[in-house]
Amino acid sequence: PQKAIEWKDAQIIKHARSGRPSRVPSQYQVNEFKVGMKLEAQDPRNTTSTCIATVVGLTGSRLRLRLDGSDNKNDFWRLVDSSEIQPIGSCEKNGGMLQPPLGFRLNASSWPMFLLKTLNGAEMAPARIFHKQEPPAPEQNSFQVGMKLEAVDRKNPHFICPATVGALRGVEVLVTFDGWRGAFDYYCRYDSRDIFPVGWCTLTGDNLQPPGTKAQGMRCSKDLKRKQSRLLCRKLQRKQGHQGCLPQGQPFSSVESSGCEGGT
Ligand code: MLZ
Repeated sequence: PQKAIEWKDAQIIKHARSGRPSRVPSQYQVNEFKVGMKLEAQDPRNTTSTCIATVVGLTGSRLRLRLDGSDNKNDFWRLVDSSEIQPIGSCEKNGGMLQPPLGFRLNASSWPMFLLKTLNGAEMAPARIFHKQEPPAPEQNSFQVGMKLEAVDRKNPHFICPATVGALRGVEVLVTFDGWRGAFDYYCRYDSRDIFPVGWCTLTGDNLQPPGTKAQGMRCSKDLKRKQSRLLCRKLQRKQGHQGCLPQGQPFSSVESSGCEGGT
């Protein structure tokens, strides 16, 4: 059975890459959207509004979306099977009305005409490329501290980065980004759609960012240099019987003299 599973996984990866989506199970998140297609999306800044969005980019199984009538500073990313996107016409079908995005560039009264114009002749994403539903959430939080994962950097949501579970808090997981010393960490629910198993990016064709370079417990290379220079300084002091710090003109060009001050 072990062999069969490996073969199946290999096939799925192959299909996902070879662009033969019809043969790939839906849970593998085939992305058949194209740049320029229009769809309906929840306004991320005003989630009760359904707006028109245009696909402005594709990355793996995610769509980079821009709300029509808004600026280019508020793009957002959604998984192809997100429940927050739907084909054009869905809102009206359900008795709703399409809303202008928060920060609509024009006068609110021009919204109906804007809507008409934006949809006229537009390429609408066909209903068949939307996924029927999001995958079911696991029943409970089974994460453990130290587990590795791939996660969306919420401060730079176009990035998916290598991360480690740093702590658990009930149904929440602390996502810590490898090599960034906490600057981008966040808590999210264990069933958040911003976190993925290791291998996710390879499977979907998204770009996994390299880990940061900030080592745990070590501030930065400048601090490291200072520490080295302090140690060197102490060694010299011992040797020279406390003749001060590094004498002027010594060949220690890589050592910052400031690191010796105080000698602690
Ligand atoms: N330009 C930014 C990107 C950091 C991304 C970190 N992701 C965990 C920086 O260098 O600060």
